[in-house]
Amino acid sequence: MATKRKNQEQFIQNLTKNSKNGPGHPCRFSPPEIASLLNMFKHLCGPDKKKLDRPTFRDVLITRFKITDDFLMDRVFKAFDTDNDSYLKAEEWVRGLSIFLKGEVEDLIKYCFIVYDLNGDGYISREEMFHMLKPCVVKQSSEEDPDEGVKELVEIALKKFDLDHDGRCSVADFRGAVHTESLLLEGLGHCLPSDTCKAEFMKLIHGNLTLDDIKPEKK
Ligand SMILES: [Ca+2]
Ligand SMILES: [Ca+2]
Repeated sequence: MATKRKNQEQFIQNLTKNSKNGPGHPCRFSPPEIASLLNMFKHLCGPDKKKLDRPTFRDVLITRFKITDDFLMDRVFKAFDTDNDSYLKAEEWVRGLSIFLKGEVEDLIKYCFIVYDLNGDGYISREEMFHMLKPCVVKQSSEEDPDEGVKELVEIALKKFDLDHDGRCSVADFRGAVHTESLLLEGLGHCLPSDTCKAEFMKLIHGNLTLDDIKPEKK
């Protein structure tokens, strides 16, 4: 038990050390907040497991953060899963939630860009915009080609995002666009929690949790 506690202390120390200004996903939680998040993590993983699987994480996204779109949930999972092993380890859970709950503008810009850059090549292309904006266009009459509406939307989005006019959106373009118009941050899809969800989750972190508090209710 004593070793376990020591391990956790070490883990928290490593996570907070230089982390605020570090590259990638910084950790902006205090040590007690991290301890609480680790508690949650253990409950969510269940006995004998050290990693969080995708279905459990998706349950958390739906019940706690009201992010419900299938495709975007998988993209959020991928953004959290920085080592790309299809599971979330404790560190990925804490760092990801740090962006969700305490992310500063630059953290959020980098995170959303990762969510939207589907093939990870550093640009959001027309095709990628098409894929993400398609669900926004409701099919109307059967005569019209439904893709036409989406294509129009892509061109509108590209006008907003593609500041250097090379036909795709780089991180710099994305950053510039969001700084001009903050609503563009989630302009290609809902992938961040609302302020209400954030406040509720912070209450969970600051309260002392029981398993029932955080296990997403099974239907
Ligand atoms: Ca992982
Ligand atoms: Ca891309």
